[in-house]
Amino acid sequence: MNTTLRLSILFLLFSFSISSGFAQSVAKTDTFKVYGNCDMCKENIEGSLKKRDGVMKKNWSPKTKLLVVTYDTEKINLLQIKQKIAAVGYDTDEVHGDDIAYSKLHKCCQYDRAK
Ligand SMILES: [Cu+2]
Repeated sequence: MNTTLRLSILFLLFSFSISSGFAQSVAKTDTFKVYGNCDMCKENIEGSLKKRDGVMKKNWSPKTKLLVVTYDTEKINLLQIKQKIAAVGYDTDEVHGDDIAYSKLHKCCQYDRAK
């Protein structure tokens, strides 16, 4: 095997490992508590998380108050997700919901806040 051939094989292997690195799945699923009451809250909470921001799946249960979220870790992280929810007025286990947004929520949605 001559040097040129050997180098091109090395190069091919190298570029292949780079591209497969990019193709690697970066989806992560987390579950955490979001305070809220009803189906309208569900729409508000889930509506604050957009596909374009890297959120692939979201499901908040009014019963358990738990949000299960699947997201692209290269586009968004868990804290940023909680901040988006807080911005529309909902408390999470880690981030306090925006007070003005909370005061504008429908009366039935003004859940008992975590102190
Ligand atoms: Cu509600």
